Amino acid sequence: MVGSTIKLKSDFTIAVDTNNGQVMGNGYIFTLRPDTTLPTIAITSPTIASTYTTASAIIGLSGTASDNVGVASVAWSNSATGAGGATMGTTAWSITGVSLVSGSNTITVTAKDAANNTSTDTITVTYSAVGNPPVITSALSATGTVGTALSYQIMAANSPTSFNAAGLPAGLSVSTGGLISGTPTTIGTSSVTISAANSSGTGSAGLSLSVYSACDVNRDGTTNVVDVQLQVNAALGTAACASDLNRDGSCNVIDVQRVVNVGLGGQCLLGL
Ligand SMILES: [Ca+2]
Ligand SMILES: [Ca+2]
Ligand SMILES: [Ca+2]
Repeated sequence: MVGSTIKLKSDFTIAVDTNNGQVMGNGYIFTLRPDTTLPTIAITSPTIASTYTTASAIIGLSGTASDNVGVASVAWSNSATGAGGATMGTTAWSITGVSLVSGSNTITVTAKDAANNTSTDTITVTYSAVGNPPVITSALSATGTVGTALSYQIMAANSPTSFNAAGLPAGLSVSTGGLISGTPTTIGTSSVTISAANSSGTGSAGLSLSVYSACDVNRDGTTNVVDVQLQVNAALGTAACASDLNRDGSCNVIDVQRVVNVGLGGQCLLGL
């Protein structure tokens, strides 16, 4: 009967047998062919692909549906949250405000026709919140001495995966693990940009790195009589030995002589 037209006379009465769906009229029995054709449905936005990754905790979907007779309803559900409901529209449907959980969310949309035939389409949406770039947490000043090995570990919050340092003074280098090391060779203060990176970005900070002469015992930037006095005190044992210049294991008259020489305009000699 589908596709056919039957004209009924005025005295023709029909009744539907609700048990079997047959239509009876004036001794005739008509068997209606049930609609066995499934509807179709497709998610078209945010993508026609079966997977999608987003940094947003809420997503909207839209798509199309069709049926040989008519789409009766379109519903959606998110298996990860249990949420679901009817879409707005049917043949052109949409959903807004679908909440996502971190990780995988399988969202199913189901089109149904009047004969309760259904078809589904699914999309697996992976929600991954954007993380934070590293934040430098290590001290932003450091000191060193010419001729003496120095090490400084760059540290940062938010799980850094690599480090770098720009503007290091001569004699120092940085590893990808963030260890600045080496033996400084020149006096002065350097403005070093230290940085740490992860997949979300890079965090950086300025490190003030001051390198002093080994003969500048009090580290005030010049070597003068004050340093001589401090070196004498160390040789006399009345102060801690901070600068064993000739590296013979003790502060003694040799170290005093070297500081005196610098005070007189000479070089700060190191080692035996
Ligand atoms: Ca159908
Ligand atoms: Ca000094
Ligand atoms: Ca010494």
